[in-house]
Amino acid sequence: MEKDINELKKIIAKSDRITVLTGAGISAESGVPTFRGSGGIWRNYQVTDVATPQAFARDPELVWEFYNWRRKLISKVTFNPGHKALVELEKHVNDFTLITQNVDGLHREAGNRRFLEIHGNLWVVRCTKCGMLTMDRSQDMGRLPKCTKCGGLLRPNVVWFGESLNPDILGKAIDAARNCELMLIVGTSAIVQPAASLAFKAKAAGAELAEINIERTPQSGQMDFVLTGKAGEILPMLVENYER
Ligand code: BV8
Ligand code: ZN
Repeated sequence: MEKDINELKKIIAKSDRITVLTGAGISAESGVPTFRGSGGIWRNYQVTDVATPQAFARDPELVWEFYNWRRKLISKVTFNPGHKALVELEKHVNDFTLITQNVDGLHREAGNRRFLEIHGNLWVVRCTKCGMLTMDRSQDMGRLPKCTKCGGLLRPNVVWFGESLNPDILGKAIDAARNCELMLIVGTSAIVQPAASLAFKAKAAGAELAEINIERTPQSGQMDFVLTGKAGEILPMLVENYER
């Protein structure tokens, strides 16, 4: 069932508890390739074949080539009006949580404070031996970066396919889904689990759901609002002239 932007603006204006779930689509207009589009392929590897613990165990240099490629690419881009609109929204809403599947760090860079990076962050590296976490913005971490503390091999601190999400972060995301009046689902193909199930948790708890995407997704039929278009265009319209 689709309603229009003005109707959704009114609901946003009277909602005290809003949760937003974003995916790669919100960073597309910044120039970050999505996983579904051509971005899903890197040097004819499927991302789902490279972003796995098995791939890292088998060929850590290849996996680091992939992440260095993404570091180089993402270090050249910045947040877009879609990210900025969510910073604006956070200022107005008492109980706001931004859940992102993205590891590019652009929500943090745009200025959001209450965010959950459920798949981790590309700019943080973790030692596979001692577990030390380090924020490192290098465009190229080198072929096989080593821990300065113990010499162990470093890995990106992201959640790979087949790996569990951090239970604390996932728990907070589930709470934010269950306790909101409205969930905006922005720029995600709703394929990856358990992220995609958060929309249903919100709906089951009585929230209204609004999908913002350039195309329909497998979840469109469950939405109260389906706004078809670019996140960088629709989100600013939803928050401009915000008034309670
Ligand atoms: C887990 C970090 C299990 C890495 C990511 C079968 C086999 C094996 C596993 C599974 C399986 N079936 C299900 C699974 C589980 C698996 C999964 O869901 N697989 C998928 C592929 C089916 N999930 C996992 O493995 C998760 N872990 O389940 O653990 C477990 C359980 C118990 C005990 C042990 C283990 C972990 C999933 C996390 C994977 N890591 N990222 C990295 O990024 O380097 S996920 C990766 O995909 C990114 O984070 C990305 O964000 C995410 C999802 O993609 P989207 O964000 O939706 O992006 P996508 O490109 O798909 O879509 C973009 C959308 O934007 C499109 O709809 C497009 O139309 C739209 N769009 C484009 N431009 C715009 C736009 N919208 C608006 N405006 C625009 N301008
Ligand atoms: Zn170490």
